Amino acid sequence: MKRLTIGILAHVDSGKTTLSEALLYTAGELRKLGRVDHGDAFLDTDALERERGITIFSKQACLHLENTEITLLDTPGHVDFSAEMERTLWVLDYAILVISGTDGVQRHTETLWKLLHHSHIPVFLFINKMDLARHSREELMNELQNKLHKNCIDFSEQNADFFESLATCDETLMNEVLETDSARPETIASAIRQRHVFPCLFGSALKFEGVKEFLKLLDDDTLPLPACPEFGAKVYKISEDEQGRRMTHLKITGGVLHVRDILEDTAPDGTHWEEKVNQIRIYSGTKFQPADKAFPGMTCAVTGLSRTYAGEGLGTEQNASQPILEPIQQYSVILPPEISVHTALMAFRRLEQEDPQLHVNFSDQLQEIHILLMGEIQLAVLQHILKERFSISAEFQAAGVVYKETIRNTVEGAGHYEPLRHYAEVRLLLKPLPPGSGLQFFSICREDTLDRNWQRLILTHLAEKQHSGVLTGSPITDMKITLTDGRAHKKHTEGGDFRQATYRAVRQGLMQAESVLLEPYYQFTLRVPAECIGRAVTDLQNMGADFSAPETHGEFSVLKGHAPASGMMTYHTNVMEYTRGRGNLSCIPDGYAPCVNPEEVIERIGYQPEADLDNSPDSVFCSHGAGTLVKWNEVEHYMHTESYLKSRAESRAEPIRPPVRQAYTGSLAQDEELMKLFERTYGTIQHDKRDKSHILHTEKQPKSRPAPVPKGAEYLLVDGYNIIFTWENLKKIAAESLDAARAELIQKLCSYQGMRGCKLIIVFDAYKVRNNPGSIENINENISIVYTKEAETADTYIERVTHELTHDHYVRVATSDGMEQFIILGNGAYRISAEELRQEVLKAEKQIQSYLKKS
Ligand SMILES: Nc1nc2c(ncn2[C@@H]2O[C@H](COP(=O)(O)OP(=O)(O)OP(=O)(O)O)[C@@H](O)[C@H]2O)c(=O)[nH]1
Ligand SMILES: [Mg+2]
Repeated sequence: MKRLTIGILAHVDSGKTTLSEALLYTAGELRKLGRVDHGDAFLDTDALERERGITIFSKQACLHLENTEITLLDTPGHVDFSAEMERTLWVLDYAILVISGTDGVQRHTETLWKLLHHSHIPVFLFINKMDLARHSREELMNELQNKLHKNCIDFSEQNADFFESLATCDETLMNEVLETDSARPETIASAIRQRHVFPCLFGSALKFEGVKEFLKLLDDDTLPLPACPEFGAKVYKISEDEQGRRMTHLKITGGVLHVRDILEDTAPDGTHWEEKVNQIRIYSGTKFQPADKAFPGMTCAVTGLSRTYAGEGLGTEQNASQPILEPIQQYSVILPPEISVHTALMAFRRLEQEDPQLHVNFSDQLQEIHILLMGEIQLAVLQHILKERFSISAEFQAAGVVYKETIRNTVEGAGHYEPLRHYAEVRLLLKPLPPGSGLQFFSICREDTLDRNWQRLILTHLAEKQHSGVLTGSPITDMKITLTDGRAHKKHTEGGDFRQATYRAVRQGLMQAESVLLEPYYQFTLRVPAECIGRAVTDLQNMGADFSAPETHGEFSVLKGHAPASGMMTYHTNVMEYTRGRGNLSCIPDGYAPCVNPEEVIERIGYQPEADLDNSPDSVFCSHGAGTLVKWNEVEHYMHTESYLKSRAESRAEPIRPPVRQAYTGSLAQDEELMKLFERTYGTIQHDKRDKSHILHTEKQPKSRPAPVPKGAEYLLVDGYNIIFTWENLKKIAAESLDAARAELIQKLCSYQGMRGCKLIIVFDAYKVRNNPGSIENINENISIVYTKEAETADTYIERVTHELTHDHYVRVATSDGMEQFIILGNGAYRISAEELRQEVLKAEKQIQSYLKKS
């Protein structure tokens, strides 16, 4: 019996809850059928949900099929509750994406698709409301293939055409279809699991059409997940039961969880906790079955834990990474006089454990609570919850959008913390990343100068806090922060010293950088009566919006584009006014981009970076036995370690340029392949005004990047599997035996190394192998074969190593993988494509042949 957790996702009102109901009823789990529209659906159980007819909280139900035990998670579709939806993604084995046959692929559907891609979740598509659909199946299939993925395949009829289209999706399927004109269910299931095929079925959840077939598809074409023997679980939700007992909803990923097991973890404030599991409940709708144990693949609710939070990893599981969809509107809480700020703060802190995206912030100065929200509906729901659960009638006042900051140039930050009997020193390199990258942390510090455990601690300190920028004190983003050096003292370094040094180093770096203020943007569609178009265009221009020429739809004009959220948020009311209620504005969050009026915002916020004592850029040094504060701009003179940038600049004084042929000296825009990749990942650049700033910095970056100094030996790093799957002859061998292909590649590269005389490192991914510590096989002093350890891909390994090697060596990396090329360039190494490597290897083989002939 397979145990799987499957989530249902879609744009609001597509019929997720109705489909869940139909699946449960068809599988025999429900005796009585409820309906969203009658306020008695099995999964829309909350009073607010029934009242509004929408799903607000994710909920679970159990389905027992012939071969599969499914925990179904129904999620909210409204953008205001996307944080709730995004949290469930973390625990899904598969997703069902519901498409409304009447509307087709909507903007939010595309966002969901990107999130599923990002989380590597295999997807089944149910095209619902076909009883009302205006489009034919062919039209809808075309739309899915164009807007989502070309491998969306109609699974309604399994005929010759079907197998032919399957064959184009995956190599194993292709071989099987070529040989047998058909494909085995296992092969299809495996292609679905790998996200090579996305099965689509049509139907109507309300009319029970296509529902039975869909259930069968889920039962037959899914695969169980491998589980680790040790206990691991992911907390995706915190809620309260009817008696107000706190419940931790988790998905077991390894081992077995028993009632009365003791669980432990470290809380965000750094304290350790151990608590006993009181009850394990398997929920289905509002009802639950108590259980003694829970197994991998199962999702259950546990009572007895008071300190867990959504996004926490227990046992062998790591915490979840930062969510992608974020609230952008800030509110201050206005409390009635009888409620003290501290009572309210306790309530908000509890709600924050349930929804960490609330980002509850207490301003000591103003004695005010600030929170972040997605929109008006979430606000109304929060108000209701405060009243019901905490008897607090609060009002909320919009306090503007959430700004962020990034930097435009690479800088080095230095931090030192040495009051009497304390010691820690940290050096960080802060480098800008493309928009939407978030913060990334690495270490290239040598372990003989700073022990690995201290390094790990510094990386934890980098990740544990929302670091504030120096323009407005807003959170920083889109930067790569690398630990380059640090020092500890054998006797005096204590827990907490590195936290001080790290925070100070970040701020000291930011003080030197050219900072950029970012603001949230919306993608909007504005529909107004044709006579109002002049007014609309003027307003949008004033807001700093970027839009295409108006389209005419009958007596209406439609404008589409991007605009700063700050202006758009309140623009709805203006539209209603000047169109006399006939206009319509719809907005979807669209990430962050440089602020249109930074000076104005910076002045309004009036942030004084050096007066922000909680985020000081200064350092503490020991002078005559006492700790003395040293201003950030003088810290460098006192530091005990060498500056990374300075030592690189000095070694650059003796320029030995690498051969021009391989050097990457052009701009990003000149490299067509890279440009395409960049655009695929981060969106089109040229046509988009807002993004100009990042063209500037990405174009500048490779140019101003210091050339590597090839003092030491030349290195060639090869991404093994990447080459195997790009070189035709190896690919053929790999189809028979991967071991044989690997051996062949190693043999070829060894002869090549003999001719070329470089140092050679061949890297193979072995990161999916559980508990694998990784290994390095040294064939001789010049050739190493690396198998990456668990959770480390070949490209992370290559990135780490190139970073270290480029100090002293001329490094080339052979790969055809897009993302990796981008990272490698950033590190100052040179890339060669799989084809270039093949040519070089062929040339070396020819040379060897001619030597052999001569001798
Ligand atoms: N005609 C028709 N109506 C449907 C079908 N499926 C759902 N509906 C209707 O569509 C509306 C929304 O259905 P829900 O199941 O609440 O949609 P949802 O995706 O769960 O919505 P949220 O959870 O709020 O995002 C309801 O009025 C349903 O009765 C269908 O197959 N055909
Ligand atoms: Mg719903």
